[in-house]
Amino acid sequence: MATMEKNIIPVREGDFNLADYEKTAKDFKWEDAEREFDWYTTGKVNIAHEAVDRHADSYRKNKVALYYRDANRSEAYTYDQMKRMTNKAANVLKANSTLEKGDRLFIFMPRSPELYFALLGGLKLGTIVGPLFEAFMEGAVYDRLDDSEAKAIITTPELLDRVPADRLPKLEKIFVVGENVEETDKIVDFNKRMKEASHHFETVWLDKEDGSVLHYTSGSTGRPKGVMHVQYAMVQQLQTARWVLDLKEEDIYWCTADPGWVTGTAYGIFGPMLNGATSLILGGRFRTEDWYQAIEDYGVTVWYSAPTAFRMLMGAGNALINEYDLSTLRHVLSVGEPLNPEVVKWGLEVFDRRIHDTWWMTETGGHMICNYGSMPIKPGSMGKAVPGIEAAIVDDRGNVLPPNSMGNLALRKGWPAMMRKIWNNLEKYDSYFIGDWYVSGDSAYMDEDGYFWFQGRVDDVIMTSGERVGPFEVESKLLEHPAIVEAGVIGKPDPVRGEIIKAFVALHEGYEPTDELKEDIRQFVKKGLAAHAAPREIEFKDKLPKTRSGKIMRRVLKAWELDLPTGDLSTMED
Ligand code: 6R9
Repeated sequence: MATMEKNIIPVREGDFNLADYEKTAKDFKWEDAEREFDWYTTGKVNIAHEAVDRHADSYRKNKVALYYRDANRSEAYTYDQMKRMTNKAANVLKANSTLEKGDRLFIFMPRSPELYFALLGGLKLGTIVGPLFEAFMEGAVYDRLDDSEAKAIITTPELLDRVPADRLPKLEKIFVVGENVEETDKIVDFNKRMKEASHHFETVWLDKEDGSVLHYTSGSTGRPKGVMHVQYAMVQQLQTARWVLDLKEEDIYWCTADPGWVTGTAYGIFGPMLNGATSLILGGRFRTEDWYQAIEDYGVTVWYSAPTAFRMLMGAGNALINEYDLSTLRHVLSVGEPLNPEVVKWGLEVFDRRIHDTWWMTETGGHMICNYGSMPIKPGSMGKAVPGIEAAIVDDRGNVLPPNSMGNLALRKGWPAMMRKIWNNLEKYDSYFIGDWYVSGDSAYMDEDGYFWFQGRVDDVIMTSGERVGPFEVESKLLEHPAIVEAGVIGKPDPVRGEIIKAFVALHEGYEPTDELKEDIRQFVKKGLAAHAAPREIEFKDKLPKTRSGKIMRRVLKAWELDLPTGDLSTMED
């Protein structure tokens, strides 16, 4: 397989405090990160206490924890105010239901300050919170609440119709965040009760291994699975937010992810708040102008987003960027899908910043393989295992493979943020492990410097005429073609070659979907990557199927191609 461009982008002076990093990372053990938490001395565990109250009761009392902005609202909450609002939310939940420690509480609403009060309030009450994307339709909501036997849900009047309460006998209460909500046996007016509630609350103390967040995620087959995280994940979230996000006291941090996705909780809430940082939350839909304006208005310094978003910004053109002052940006990161070298190049050009790729999964609960400020970046590589994490490429029997061999990306089990169970599905949980290795389902290789190179989901890897081709490398090359804005590549069964490579591409405005263009694209990949990696078939599409977190859904492309059922589409964007 042809290799990626390996133009190394060196560490930039001022990007990162290398000395600090090396001091803490040397001989690092996760237990070292425990000392900062109150529970280290009190023995009383609750992640929401550590994220909010610990700072509210310190010199950070009047520091802004959260800026919130959407088309109608623009607000700021200090750590002290967050403490009061989350206490009120915990009181509202407690007074109006039988919710208690370990019960499942779902949160199904667009981003707003209330979402964050409710989520953290639910944690203070000891419940396990399950955040859901607002885009979910009734079937997707039903599956998740039914599987986890949820006792309560928090939603908005607009989404209420999608909560099939009559089919969910365990669902006791629906808290509705709106104006003048009509209350019934089941329905509680959240805002009204918030106004009346006391801002004092006795936090429910838990065990380190008690549940915190339940994220449902879709596999390639079957129903969505409930990945359960525990309180102890905070140890990794605190430490990686410091190393990887490079958070410092004076930073303004913006994570663009919705809490319905693990990035939106682990690094949209916990990572920054456990560090007492200031976060920006932008509600509403993506608009290029709004995003750049937010960076300028709030002086964002650390920005965590995803390749799809970066590509959308790229697509909007560079001229626009000159209209905004983005000079505060200091550290930029990406997660969720392969970060194409093309995007890294763009970041250097337009922001004069390196974009740091990070690899992890819902199941891992925290960063695993990353580029941090103190290391040279190889564009196209996800980076190296973070301190405290042992990553390797293993074969299907769990044998570690030498550098530059393609295989299963695996992690030695036992890191703090690792999922502790799949709800109701022990068998599924067990299937992730081969001996001591957690096997991710991604294929990759590691080079001689310890950098990991993503190749695809294991089931996406293409075998064509005996050559293994990672769809990501082909997609990356396709994206370098001036006509292409999005690309998805699959293996299509072929009697002669086993599989052939088929590419689905969306074009930039102004390009015509002609046969000449197809041939030009084919030649482009052939010359730029390898002859056997050039797609034999190319199909033009207006846009490609993607998840809400921006992943191209190759299995949907494949299902279309082969006329098969598409399976669970609940995580698909619009
Ligand atoms: C955090 C998150 C996990 C899957 C993972 C992989 C893909 C994530 C990536 C990446 C290439 C990266 N993925 N980060 N692929 N480069 N930097 O995304 O969790 O939604 O569970 O997805 O996403 O395939 O296995 P989740």
